Amino acid sequence: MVIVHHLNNSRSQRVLWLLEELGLQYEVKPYQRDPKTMLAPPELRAVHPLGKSPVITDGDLTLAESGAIVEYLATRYGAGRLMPAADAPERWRYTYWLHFAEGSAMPPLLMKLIFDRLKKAPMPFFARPIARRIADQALGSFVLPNLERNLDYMEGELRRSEWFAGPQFSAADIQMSFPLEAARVRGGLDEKRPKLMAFLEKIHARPAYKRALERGGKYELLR
Ligand SMILES: N[C@@H](CCC(=O)N[C@@H](CS)C(=O)NCC(=O)O)C(=O)O
Repeated sequence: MVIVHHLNNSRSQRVLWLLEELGLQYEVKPYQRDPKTMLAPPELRAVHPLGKSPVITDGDLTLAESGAIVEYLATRYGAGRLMPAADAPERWRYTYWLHFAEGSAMPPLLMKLIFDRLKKAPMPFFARPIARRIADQALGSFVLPNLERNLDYMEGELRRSEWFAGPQFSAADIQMSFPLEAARVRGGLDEKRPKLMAFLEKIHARPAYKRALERGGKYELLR
């Protein structure tokens, strides 16, 4: 049986969702973030040396990295569902979005989170203007332009086809859900990008998405 080492309010929510879409039996082992640092508890390092979530175990296999997990589960248990066939023209688009989510969409969203927090972090009063200046400089020169460019690009791609890999819903859409949900709460995604907003609405209405929320518990992305 697949065991999902699930950290609250985290990327592992999409692994639960994928398992629900596949209709597989699975076990959820819950872990709670430290409420101050938001880091994962040290017990997760006993499962995988990096101590991040998601991690799954399936028999002798321990696998981390959500993209690898999504690829593994869809390939091993999908029986052709949720991914285009190996010779279909959509197959490389599928692979592209599977990697894009963590490789290109998440980095500026993570930087935004860190620089926004840096501005509010407790520090001696004389350091605050310097910290703010550094954060604003990084946000203005690099982070925000990259966020905007990514959002414009993704919006344009969803004008080409209903889902990221083409006309069919796929595991790449599940992988893309997390950066888009994060962009909605902290990355400037709003009604100005109607295709991306519609994407979020459609995925949130899926019965498997709702069932995964019931299994995973409260899901609120960090801002
Ligand atoms: N690229 C990795 C990122 C893993 C990751 O950073 N997970 C976060 C949860 S969203 C985490 O475990 N954070 C807690 C920590 O770093 O201690 C993946 O997609 O699995």
